[in-house]
Amino acid sequence: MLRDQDRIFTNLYGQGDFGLAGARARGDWDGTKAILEKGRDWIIDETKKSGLRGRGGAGFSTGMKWSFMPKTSDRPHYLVVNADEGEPGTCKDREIMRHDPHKLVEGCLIASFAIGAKACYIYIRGEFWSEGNNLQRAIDEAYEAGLIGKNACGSGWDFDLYLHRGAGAYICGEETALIESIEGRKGQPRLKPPFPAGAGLYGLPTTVNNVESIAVVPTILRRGAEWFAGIGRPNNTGTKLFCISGHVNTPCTVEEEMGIPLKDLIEKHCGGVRGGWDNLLAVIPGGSSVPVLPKTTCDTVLMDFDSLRAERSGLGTAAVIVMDKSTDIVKAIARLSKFYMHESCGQCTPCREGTGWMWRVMERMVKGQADIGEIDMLEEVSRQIEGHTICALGDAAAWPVQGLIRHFRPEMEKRIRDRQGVAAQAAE
Ligand code: L3W
Ligand code: SF4
Repeated sequence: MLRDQDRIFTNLYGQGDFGLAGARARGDWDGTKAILEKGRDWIIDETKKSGLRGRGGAGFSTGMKWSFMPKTSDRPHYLVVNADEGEPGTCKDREIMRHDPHKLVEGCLIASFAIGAKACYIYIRGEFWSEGNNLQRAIDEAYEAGLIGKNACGSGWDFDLYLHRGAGAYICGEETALIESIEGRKGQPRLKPPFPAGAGLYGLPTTVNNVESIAVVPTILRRGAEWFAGIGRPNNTGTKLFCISGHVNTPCTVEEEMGIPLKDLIEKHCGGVRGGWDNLLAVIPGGSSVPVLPKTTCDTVLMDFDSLRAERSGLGTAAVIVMDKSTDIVKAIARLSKFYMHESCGQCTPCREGTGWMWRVMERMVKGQADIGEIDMLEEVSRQIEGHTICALGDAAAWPVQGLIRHFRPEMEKRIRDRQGVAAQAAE
C-alpha cells in the first residue's frame, strides 16, 4: 500500500483549495526556478531515472520521449498535453484538473523547458466544462503571479500556455488526430512515422504527453528520481491513479503504488465487489481498449504494465471496470464493439469495415443467433484488423473481442447451442 507521505495528489477528494494559495500550501511552485536552472539535460535525465512511463495508455518512457526532441533547432517546439480522456471508464485526469490544476500547469512549464518549447497547448475534452474552468483559472493565476508568461518564475524563459477545448470525438485522444484538431482540421490520425517529435503541431517538433504524466513531474524533480523509482516494481515505477468503476461497493479514483494487486485495490479502496469477491465474473483492467480478464486471473494479477501484459491484457489508462456475475459479458463486449464502430474515423478499411462487421456479428452472438464456427471467424477478422491500421483504434476494437473469445468461449458456445436447441424444439 502506498504511504500517505508518498501520495502526489493528496487533495484528490476536494479537501483542498484548487487555486494558487492552496497549491502553494501543498508545495506546488516551490523552487521551480531552481529546477529550471539545473538545465534541460538534468530534467530529462532525472525523469528517465525515475522510470516514469506515459500514463495515457501506451506506457512509453516519458524521459525517452522528451529526448527525441531536437536538441538544437531554430524552429519553434511545442508541448501538447492530452487531456481528452475519452477512454471509457477513465476519469483520473479529470480529477487532477478539477482538484489540482496547478500541478499540471507547473508540469507544463518544466516539461516545455526540457524540450525547448515556449508554447504548450492543453487539449481538454469538451465535456470537462468545469474542469476546464478550474484549469483556466490556474493558468490565469500563474500568469498573474509571473510563474508563466514572460520570464517564467524569473528563469529568463518565456512560456505561454493555451487551453483548447475539444468537441467530443474519442479519436481526438489519439495524438496525431489531436494535433490535426488543434490545427483546425477534422480529427483524423496521421501515419507514423514521422512521429510528432520530428513533425508534429504545424509540422514542427512536438511532444504529446498525458495529463498525469506531466502533473507528476514537478514532484518527481523536487523529491528525486530515486524516490519515485523506489515505489512500485522494476520497470513499473511510481505512484499511479486508478479509477475503479462498475460492480464495486464504492467506485473511486485513488492513488496507489504501481503493481498493487488488483484484489487489494478493489477490496481496500472500493469496499469490495458487490456481493463479495466470489461474486466477481471479470475485470477490464485498463479502460475499454484492453482485453477482459476472468476472475481466476484477477485473484492474483498485479496492476502494472508488465504484469498485465504477461496476462495478454494491459494497464492502459488504469481504468478498472469490474463486472460481477450478474453481467451479460457477451453483451458488455458487444456494446464496446458498437462504441468503436461509432468512433472509427473511417480512414482505413480494416477499421472502418471491420469494426462494423465485428459489431454486427457480436450482436448476433448476444442473441445466440450465430453458428459456432463464426466464433473462429470473428477471431480471424479481429486479427485482420489488429496491426493493420493507421492508429491504435483498430487494435483497441479488436482486443476486447479477442479477450472475450479467449476467456469466455464456452459462454458464447452455450448461448448458440441453447438457441439452436430452442429452435429445434420449436420445429418438432
Ligand atoms: C518517437 C519513436 N516517438 C513511439 C511515441 C509516440 C507516442 C508514444 C507511444 O497509443 C495507447 C493505445 C490505446 N520515435 C517512437 C515515438 N513514440 N515510438 O511514444 O506510442 P504508441 O504508438 O505505443 O502508442 P499510442 O499511439 O500513443 C496509446 C491505449 O493507449 N489506450 C487508450 C488511450 C486513451 C486515453 C485517454 O482516454 N486518456 O489515453 C488504452 O489502452 O489503445 O494502445 O507518443 O509518438 N520511435
Ligand atoms: Fe481512423 Fe480507425 Fe484507421 Fe484509426 S484505425 S485512422 S480510427 S479508421
